[in-house]
Amino acid sequence: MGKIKKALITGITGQDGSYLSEFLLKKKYQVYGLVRRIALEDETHRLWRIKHLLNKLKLSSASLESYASIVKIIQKIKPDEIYHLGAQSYVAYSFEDEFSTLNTNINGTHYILSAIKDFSPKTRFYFAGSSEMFGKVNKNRQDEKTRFNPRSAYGISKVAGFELTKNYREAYNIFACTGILFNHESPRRGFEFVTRKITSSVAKIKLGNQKKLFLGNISAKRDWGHSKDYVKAMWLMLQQKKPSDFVIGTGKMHSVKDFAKLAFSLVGLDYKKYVKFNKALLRPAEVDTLRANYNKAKKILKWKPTINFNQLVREMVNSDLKSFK
Ligand code: NAP
Ligand code: F7E
Repeated sequence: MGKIKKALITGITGQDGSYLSEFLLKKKYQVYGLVRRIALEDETHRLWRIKHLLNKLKLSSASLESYASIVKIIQKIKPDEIYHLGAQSYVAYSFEDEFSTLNTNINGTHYILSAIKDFSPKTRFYFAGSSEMFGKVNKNRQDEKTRFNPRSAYGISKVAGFELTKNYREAYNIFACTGILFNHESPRRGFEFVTRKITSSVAKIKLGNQKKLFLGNISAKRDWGHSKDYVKAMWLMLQQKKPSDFVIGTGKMHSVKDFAKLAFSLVGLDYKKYVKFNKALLRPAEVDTLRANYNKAKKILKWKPTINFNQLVREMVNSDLKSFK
């Protein structure tokens, strides 16, 4: 039997962290997670996405804002792979507090890379990049060569993380990759993101517990895939001979309006009767459209999405109906 591989996941309590944990456990990895101290004190609320896995995971508390706390864990575990998913990930919030978004997202990434370089240089590193790095686009589809033009502190923090990852790869020979992932959702998506806001509202409206759904820019278009598909792509990137960056998406684009229309129609309701506009939900700088060209991932990683838009919306609506009943 081969050596048991060790993976460390930051952001293990989040949507992707939970699916990635399941995926790696199935592959017989020993999975370690870095969580905030407060999460260990409030398991019911803060560890809900991984509560079914807790007896299989090894969690340590650390802060992405503290180099010392990260070094200790990396030095001790010397993981084969690190998946750095921990981040302030809500774009709208990054307009309210650019400082914490930039601090957590840029410094957190820098600290981990630096700790790998000095204490565990054989560790392979995955950085959670984002289509928000492309921002305002002037190309129909975005690939690895598309120019970055971020529109938020969040997007800027991810461009900085991308550049740090590239520099540690080039300057220090670290096996470091960025996955430039387009929007991906699931029944475990946070309630503040538009897809989950819609599906949870659809369920509550259907059950008579909510009357209206207030949204901002429903003309915005995104390339929406399923988190379960995307965590596989993260793992594939770290199994290659050479480190590289990859765009991951579905190549299909829908508007927020399309999403709402379908979600309401699945429970027999007409979205026009319930969706209302709230100006306060508009962003100071919007990203209007995003659509992936994932040909490189298809060719090199042999990756492609397996869950389409309709299946995704249906799974989210059904799951919310079940849980709100
Ligand atoms: P998520 O559900 O919001 O999870 C974010 C994770 O980061 C949580 O575990 C959270 O911990 C942790 N975190 C946040 N601030 C932290 C801090 N200051 N210190 C330590 N941990 C902190 O995000 P996700 O959807 O799984 O996304 C995973 C990663 O991919 C993120 O980096 C995100 O920016 C990036 N990304 C996501 C998408 C997408 O569409 N989902 C697309 C592209 C890139 P708590 O539970 O303690 O808050
Ligand atoms: O917004 C519009 C909003 O917050 C999508 C993160 O995972 O994906 C995510 O970022 C669109 C935007 O996701 C509401 O203006 C309209 O155009 O669901 P979202 P996001 O900003 O695309 C990227 C790839 C990431 O990396 C991020 O971490 O929907 N929209 N009305 C609304 N958005 C929200 N949240 N709420 C509304 O009421």
